[in-house]
Amino acid sequence: MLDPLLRKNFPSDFLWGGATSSYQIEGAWMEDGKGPSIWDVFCMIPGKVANYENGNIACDHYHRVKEDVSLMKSIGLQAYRFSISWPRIFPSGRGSINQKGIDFYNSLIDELVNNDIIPWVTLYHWDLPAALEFEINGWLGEEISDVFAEYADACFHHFGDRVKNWITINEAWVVAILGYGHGVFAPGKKSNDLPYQAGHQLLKSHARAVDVYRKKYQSHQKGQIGITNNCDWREPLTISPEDQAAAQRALEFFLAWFADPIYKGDYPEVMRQNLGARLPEFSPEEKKLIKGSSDFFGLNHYTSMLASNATELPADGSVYGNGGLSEDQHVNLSVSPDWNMTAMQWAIVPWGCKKLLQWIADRYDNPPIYITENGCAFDDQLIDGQVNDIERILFFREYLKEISLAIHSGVNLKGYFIWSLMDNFEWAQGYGKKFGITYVDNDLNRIPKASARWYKEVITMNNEQ
Ligand code: GBH
Repeated sequence: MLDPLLRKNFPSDFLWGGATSSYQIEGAWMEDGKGPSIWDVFCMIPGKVANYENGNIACDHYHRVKEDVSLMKSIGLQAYRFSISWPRIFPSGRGSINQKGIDFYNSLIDELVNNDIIPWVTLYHWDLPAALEFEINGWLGEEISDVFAEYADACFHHFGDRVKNWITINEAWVVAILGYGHGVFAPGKKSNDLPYQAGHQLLKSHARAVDVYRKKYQSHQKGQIGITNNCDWREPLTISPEDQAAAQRALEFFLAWFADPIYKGDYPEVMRQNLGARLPEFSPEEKKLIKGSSDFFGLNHYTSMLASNATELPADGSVYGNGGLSEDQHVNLSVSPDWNMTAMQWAIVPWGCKKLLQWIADRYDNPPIYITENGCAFDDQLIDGQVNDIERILFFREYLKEISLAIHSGVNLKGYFIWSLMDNFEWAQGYGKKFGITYVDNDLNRIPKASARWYKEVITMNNEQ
């Protein structure tokens, strides 16, 4: 079953991991002093989440730390990426610390370290304390970067003796576009302008947290810190110069929006041209703080689309599809009829991953990259106690093949995290969409799928000396 290409085909120090996030797996939404997050509230609004589902119990990971770490161990994970629930640490977003929240993450981190699994910690994976949404307008408020820096400081202080890999923010694009543009994720705002304002505060907040880490902690804790951005690949629909430029523009509006300020010091020129005053500006001090504020390039990648030049805006003012506010980009997006789809209706295009990695290496001077998420949802069936998820194995096999080719051609890719360790709360889609390599049944039993056994084999084969 194991493809020879995946045998000893990765550098010997390549890091193999699995990922989750707090709201998607923890549950215990009102326990031990935790405050409500914007996702707790969002889920209560009828129509926002499939079947009115929510993360109140989720996978009940909060009460199953030992079981879940031994699951990771049995799969052979070298690293585990999880996120901290901000309202567990600061129930009102700021002010006094909730010791029970600290205790919970201490027990998780200790359990990981005792099992030789390297913790990779994301500070923000979308569960903003609801208090901050009410009081300071969430990611639109000027105060948010101060408050985020304080929260980050508390995390470095309490966990940094054992946590050496930090990710400030997960997918600023999703927060900005889905939370403030399309309004399908919390806090559910629909606007053409707010995404750029939220994106601006997200970048400033990221940079402030990194500044705290570098000034107060990095020299003695000796860890690394960065941000994780998501990007789907954009392939030109035709070889015409117009479509090639459209694909490039789409990538700049998607990934360079957040990566250019960090690697080059400001937003991409094309965004400034197309958006004018709708795109906020950084002060010279802010530019200085943001430039160079990532020790590594965190990338979440799932799918690809075709891009073509859009000459006319749709008469009804609607957007073309994923890709953010496409009308700002003058890009049309589509998928090829030849591409297979996952249960999310995301196209399976392994070579898109390789092209994206190469694009990042070229544009940002070959930075160390970690793929902090890659994965797929399928309609898995539990039959006789087993889940034989062949499609997921094929997905990972093809993506990893392309990833290994990228490494061989010089891309500085240092690690890979599967999304996800286990089936979980898939945001607006609820529990119906399953991304796990572990099946979670109605009684919350964990059942490793065939893909978990396959992944274990990949990890083992590539680490044999
Ligand atoms: C990640 O985001 C999240 O970090 C994670 O929490 C989540 O569970 C996981 O993905 C799975 O959804 O509709 O064809 O135009 C994923 C970011 C952005 C990737 C939008 C796919 C849409 C493709 N996604 N993109 S399409």
